[in-house]
Formats: sequence, C-alpha cells, structure tokens
Amino acid sequence: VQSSVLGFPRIGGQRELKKVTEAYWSGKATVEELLETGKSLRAHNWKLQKEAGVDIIASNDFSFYDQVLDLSLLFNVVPDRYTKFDLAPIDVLFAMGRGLQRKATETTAAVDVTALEMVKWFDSNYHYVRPTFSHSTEFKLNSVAKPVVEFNEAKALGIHTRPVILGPVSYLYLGKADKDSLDLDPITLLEKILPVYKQLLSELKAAGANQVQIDEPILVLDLPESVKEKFQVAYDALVSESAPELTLTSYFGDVRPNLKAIESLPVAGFHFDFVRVPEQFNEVSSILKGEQTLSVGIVDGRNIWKTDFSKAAKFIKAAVEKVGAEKVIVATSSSLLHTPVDLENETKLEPIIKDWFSFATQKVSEVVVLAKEASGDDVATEFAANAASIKSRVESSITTNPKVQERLATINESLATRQSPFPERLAVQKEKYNLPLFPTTTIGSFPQTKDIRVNRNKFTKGTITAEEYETFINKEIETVIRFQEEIGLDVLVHGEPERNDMVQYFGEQLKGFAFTTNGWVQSYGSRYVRPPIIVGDVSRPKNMTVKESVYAQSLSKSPVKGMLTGPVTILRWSFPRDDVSGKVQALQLGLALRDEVTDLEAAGITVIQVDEPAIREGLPLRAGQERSDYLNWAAQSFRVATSGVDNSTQIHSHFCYSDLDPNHIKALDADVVSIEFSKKDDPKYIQEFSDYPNHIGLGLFDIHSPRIPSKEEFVARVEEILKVYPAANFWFNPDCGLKTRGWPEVRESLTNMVNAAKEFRAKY
Ligand code: THG
Ligand code: ZN
Repeated sequence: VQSSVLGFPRIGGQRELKKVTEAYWSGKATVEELLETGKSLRAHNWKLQKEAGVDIIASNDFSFYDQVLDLSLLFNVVPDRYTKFDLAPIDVLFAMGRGLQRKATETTAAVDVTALEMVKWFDSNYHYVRPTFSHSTEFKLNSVAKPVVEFNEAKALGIHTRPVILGPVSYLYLGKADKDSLDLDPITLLEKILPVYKQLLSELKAAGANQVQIDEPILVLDLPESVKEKFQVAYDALVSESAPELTLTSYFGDVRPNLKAIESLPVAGFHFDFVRVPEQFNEVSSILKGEQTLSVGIVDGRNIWKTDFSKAAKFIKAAVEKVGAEKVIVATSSSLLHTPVDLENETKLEPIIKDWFSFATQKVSEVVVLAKEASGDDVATEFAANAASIKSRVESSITTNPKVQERLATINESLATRQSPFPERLAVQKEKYNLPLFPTTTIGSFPQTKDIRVNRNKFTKGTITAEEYETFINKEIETVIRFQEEIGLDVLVHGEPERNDMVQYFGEQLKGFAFTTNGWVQSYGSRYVRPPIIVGDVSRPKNMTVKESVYAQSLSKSPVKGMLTGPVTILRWSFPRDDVSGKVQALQLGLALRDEVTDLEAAGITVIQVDEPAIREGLPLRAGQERSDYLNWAAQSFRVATSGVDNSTQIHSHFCYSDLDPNHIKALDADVVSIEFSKKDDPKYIQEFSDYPNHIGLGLFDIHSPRIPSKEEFVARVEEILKVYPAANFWFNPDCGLKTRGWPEVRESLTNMVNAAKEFRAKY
C-alpha cells in the first residue's frame, strides 16, 4: 500500500516565500534571489517528504502567488491589458494577481493595470485568482512550462514526483468571462483548451513523468448537466499513450451526485476525500474497473487534529478488502496547503494540548505510518503513542465548561431578535446620528505600518511595558481619527492598530482557544494568517475591545464604530473542534460576542460593526438540508451577538471575497452592510442587490491593489450603480479593510472617494 501527499505548503517554515516576495516587490531583492528562494523551498519540501518515506510526492504544488494563476500564465489566458507593457513574465504574474501602478521612468513607460478578481477556493480561507476569458483568448502552451521545469528540478535531486495540475473542466468552470466578453460561457472553451492540456501532458511524459495528479475539485459542487457531460469529453481526449497515467482527484466534499459523470472515465485512478465524507466510500469505490487505483484521502488536509490511527486504519482495511491492497493508496484528504508547516516550530503551546495537533510535516509522517500499517509493517510504537494522544484529548477536562453549556441551552428566538424591525430602528437612528445622504465610512483597519508591527513585537517580547505600548497605540488611534476628520469621512473607525488579525486577536482573548506562534497558512499571494485553534467551550473572561473604542470616541464628535469579528467568521477562520458541531461553536461565540456588544453600547459606542466576511464561504458546497441548516444557525449566531442592543444602536456588518446571495445577508438583519464589490463588472450583480431592504455600501475600490482610483472613476462607478439602486440607502466605502495598504495610497484613494460623495450630495 503506497502513501501519497497531494501537496505541501510552499510558504516555508519561517515564511521565507513571503519575505522574499515582498522584498522583490519593494525593490530590495532581485529576481534571481526570488527565483532561488522558490527553488530551495521546493527542494526542501520534496526532500522532507522523501526522507519521511512518502511514495507519491507532488510537484508543481509550488507557486509564487497562486497555482490557478500559474495555469493561466501557462495557457496564455492573459488579458491584453497585462501584455502591453512588455513586463518580465514574473511581473505579468504579479500584475494579474495584485495589479500594478508604476510611474514612467526615463527608460520605461508608465504602467497602470488593476488585478484580476480573487475568490475563495471552495470553502477554505485560501483565495485563487479567477481565470478570465474573452473571445480573443488564444490558448497556447507557454514555452517554459512550469510543471515540466519543476518535475525536472526534482528529478535532478533524485526525486521522482507526480506533478499536480488543475483539470480542464474545473479550470474553465472556476473562471469567468472578461468584461469585454460577458456573453461568453467559459465551459464552451473546452474543445479549444484540450489540445494545450494534451501538449502539456505529453511534455511531462517526455520528461519522464509516469503519473499526473489531475484535480477536478468542482466534482463536489452541484453542477449543471452541460458541465457534467464535459468530463467524459475531456478525459477521453486526455488519456492516451503519450500522456502519463492520470489520477482524477476530488476533495472537500461529496462526489456521489456527480458519480455518473466520471464512472466511465478511462483514467488510471481516483482520489476521494473520506475525511469530509466517509459515507461516500461504498458508492465511489464501486466505480473502479480493471487496474484503476483508489487514493484514500484519510489524513485531514484542512485541520490540525492528529489523525485517529485506529479509526483510519479500520477505514483503510475496509478499502483494501474491497479493492485489493495493490490498488489502495493512503493519502492526505487534500493538499496540505491549508495547514501550518511544522508543529516543531511551536515552542509556547501547552505540551498536553500540543500533543493533540498535527501540522503538515507531521501529517506527512501520518500518511506514511498508515500506509505501512496497511502493508503489514510493524508500527506498533507509533500506534500506541497515537492512541495515548487521542485518549488524552477525549478525557481532558480542559475542553468542557458546564457554565457555557448551560447558557447555550437558554438561546431562543427572542434572544436572537432586535427590539423592533428595521424601519423603526432607522427612524431613531436618523434622528440620533443625523448623517448626510451618501454617508462615507471605511471597513475598519488602517495601514499596519512597520512601526506598528515593530512595537507589537516589542510588547509581545516584553522589551516595552504595557503602558508604553498603550501610549503608542493611543497615538496611532489619534492619528487615524485626525486623518479621517481631516478628509471628511462621516462614520469613523479607530484603525485597529492593536490587532494583528481580526480573528487571531479575538482568539487570543477568548477562553477555549489555543494559538500558535508560527502556525502560518497562506491566504492569498504573500498574505498569510495564523488561525487560532478552538480546543474547548468558548467564553469571554473580560471585555476585549472597549478600551480602544472608548479612547477613539473620546477624540471626536463624529460616531466612531466599535469593531468586532462575527461568530461565524471567528469559527471559519479558526481551526475548529471536530468533537462538537459547527453550530454549537458558532452559538458559543455568539454569546461571548453578545456580551462584548452590550459592553460597548454601555460604554457609549453605539455604532457597532460585526464583520461576517466568511459567512458565504461556510455555506455547505451542495444545496440541501445541511445548507439550509447552516444558513439558519449562521444567521442565528450573528443575531444572538447583535440583538442585545437598543433600537438606536446601529449595527453594521461587512462581507467580502465571495459571490454573495443577498438573501443570506437579509437574515442577519444588520442596519448597514458593506460588501466587496469593486471587481464585480457585470451589471447583473448591481441588479441582484437593488431590492436589499436595509442600508448598504457596495465597495467602491479594490483594497488589494496599490492602485489609486481617481474621483472621476468613483463618480462613473456610482452613476452606474444608482441607475438601479435607491440613493437614500447608499453608503460610500472601500471594498474591505485598509491594513495591507500604505498611507499615501490610502490618503489619496479615500480623499477621492469622499470628494465623489460630496459631488453626489450636491446633485441629489
Ligand atoms: N483574517 C483572517 N482570514 C482572512 C482575512 C483576515 N481571510 C480573508 C481575508 N481576510 C484575507 N485577507 C488578508 C489580508 C491581510 C492579511 C492576511 C489576510 C495579512 N496578513 C499578515 C501578513 O501576511 O503579513 C499577517 C498578519 C498578522 O500579523 O497576523 O496582512 O483578515 N484570519
Ligand atoms: Zn473585507
């Protein structure tokens, strides 16, 4: 029985990839240094897996930005606006990923181009850059084919790898039409893209690759017939003598509803995720024919809990009995991209709790041990140690808190409902805040400058005192408040200089969480997050945000928003427990946040934003009971958090990164919502939100890009929106928080936005 890892994190144990990429962008590292770091990270990861004894090691799982974006460059799916500047290939990649604005120099012309749309990768916190097709897209294989280069690179190290590529049906389906070709349905391009896939596969074969992992993750979604039927077309064309053997790979969900579409594919094997959906085993394993192999995804690629060896071994045994040992492969459920690199880098975790975890490096060993066990090798020592860890967690008293469980039982509809419906609340809020038409605001964070990070580090390390740190933070808050007043924003924020991350910050203050010092996971490009870990029942020992908000409000007559992260988002961006349901965890968080909201209100902070950007990505991938249950408990936990306040307290919420369904956010009953919108070019999206009953701000500029929109750009965009959207309900705000931007851009962009709002006020 072989072992297989579908992909390893590429960021490096010490965030080497981030450091060199950002150094390159700021001109502090050369392109050679950038490429060299990539190469050494790849070599390190392959060797680590080889030494651990993994049989099937992935290559092409590395990327300088995003693996889907890499494929777009590989296939020449590069809109013309990125090619006209004569940029180096790596700069085209970064321009597509993050936009590029560069002043003209003596030798080079000015560059000004926005980024492609970035969206969440299924239900994870990773984002991919959406392939963007137009009628003029001409597929051709880049002369330097990255999967081939990296296969050869591993080969030179004596490591035979299995390249991973996203399959053609998923690649097209996950893409979209460019704004000049809105009538184009990307899936209709299949026949045109297949020859390029064939060419890539034959080049891989020529280089010596005998197997390729071809990912078709959309198999876990509800697909229209017109897409389902493409699998047979695609794989009939791709499977051939001149191609390596293909393992059709799915993950994150249930393939059963699409099984018909793949049951007759001539591929060499299949991979399924049995961590997420063990129940699919019987049906999906029944499609195997002849020599086809079954890769059993049994080590969780999405969470950090130790695999329960005894349970997993039973599962693998059943697979061996059904399909035969020579056909079974023990694998991670998905790529390990979504887990932190190495538990050994954690020095501050409580040893008892640390022993319950397994990060990517440890998961590699888990796969190997399980494959050995299934092959009849002696792994009794490993199994005994594992059983002891599992038992320690099950029996631990750290994970339960009877008081929290008692309070949870008191949740009912009235606890989750505001005093009065929105129209009545709006009337008192109008009177209380007296905001102008088209109120302007921001989402919450302001630039996290180097100065801020340096001081936070000093405080964490103890080289400055709590008082010195507070003085520093207060000074930052004051700067942000003065800035907002100066440029004329209406509803202010304190800027969140005291927060590292909007989830981690709360995780560190809540009971029931563990947090890491180095557990980074890539979110997009060079941006990583350090998800806290929910280990037990959640409660709030003391208030978490009141001090900073009250200080900020004391500096201004304008309302300053209290800023909280909502229960669903804290749950989604943490590593959750696997021993109680998501619903229980969200409601516990809802109760803890409810106390924070009422504490803020009591302290005079009466505009309170509770962000739920992750609510959409938490939606179960398929329609059905599970999805409607989710929508109910997600909305309920938000309303538990926000319904303890007076009618005159204005609740805001914010959403980003996904195609939102307006119906889902209606159920939250927030007074004002802001949503990411600047990359939504298709007017149908504006239409979708036109009957949203409460107040709304459709994000007016992309905060992932250093590019500065002019006032005229804002005006043109809002004119489009106001053709269908009621002016009286409309707020002006950016797409998202500004923490990743620099001050000069923020100053100019926001000034232009505020001036555009003033122009509209004069007009309406
Ligand atoms: N926090 C968490 N998840 C998220 C977001 C978040 N997922 C979606 C979206 N926001 C992703 N956006 C970002 C934006 C910025 C950063 C990370 C994700 C970021 N990270 C710092 C970095 O990589 O330099 C590290 C931050 C820190 O010090 O903790 O800037 O906001 N959980
Ligand atoms: Zn956002």
